[in-house]
Amino acid sequence: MSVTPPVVLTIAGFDPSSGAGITADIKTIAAHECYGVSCITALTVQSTQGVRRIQGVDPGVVAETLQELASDLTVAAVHIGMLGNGQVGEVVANFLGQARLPHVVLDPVLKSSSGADLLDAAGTRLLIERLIPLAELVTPNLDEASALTGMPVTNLAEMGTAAARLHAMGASNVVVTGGHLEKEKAIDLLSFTTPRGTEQEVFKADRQRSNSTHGTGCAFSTALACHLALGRGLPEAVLLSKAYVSAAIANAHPLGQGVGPLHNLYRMGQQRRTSAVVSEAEHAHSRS
Ligand code: PXL
Repeated sequence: MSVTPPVVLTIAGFDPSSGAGITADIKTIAAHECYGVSCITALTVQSTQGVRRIQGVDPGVVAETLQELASDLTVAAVHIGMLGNGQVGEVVANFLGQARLPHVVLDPVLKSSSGADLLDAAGTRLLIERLIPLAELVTPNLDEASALTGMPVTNLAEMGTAAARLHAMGASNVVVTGGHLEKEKAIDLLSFTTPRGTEQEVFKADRQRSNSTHGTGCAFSTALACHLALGRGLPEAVLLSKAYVSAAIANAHPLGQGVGPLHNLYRMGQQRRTSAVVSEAEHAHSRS
């Protein structure tokens, strides 16, 4: 019999088009050969064409769901995505503070790519005051890094400064994702704590011209949680998660009339990988 997979818990919103949110996260977790369990924080009405409506889940249901899962399963890593509002955020913070689960990856989701608010003002305060200090890794994009730190984040130097501010705000490790920063390259900056102090490492991948990018942030942060669950270190987890997202974009099918989903399960149609065989799209990725 094969080895029992690590359990990865995703706490996130529901996107019925499965580009982002819980259902996409479960696909990403399966693609990394982990076992996904989930807690829905909010329902959204949306398609590839944008978010129309948000309905938060009863915070009591969120609290009970998290307790139920944590009392039954050994969770190897946690991914936090859309929280919706401050009440749900508070329940999640209380749970994490008490359960002390390993490898908490916090994607500080504030807005959808179409511009809809996915977290209210109380939720944003809670993110800053309670969740950032509880997480092992925080993964803001440029806009989120700017909103959380109150400074402009429009180039690599500012990404570094924003990461330093996030450390000062209690974040142990930070990846600022700069997918939109340069025309040709998708640049991410990892700022991590080592026994020697804080180190920063820049990751670059060729930027793809694609309309299938809905859920990129969810896929990246969930893949990171999986790699940490599998025992990998942060720089390797970032490298592999970036390669996974690039390949999931490269292998996406045109779906819907708006911004289409990634192909989170692209590996399913491919030959089983061995450590020596890396798919071409993943190979195209370079580290600097
Ligand atoms: O990509 C951010 C995001 C996260 N979670 C849910 C979403 C979105 C964007 O639309 O719907 C549920």
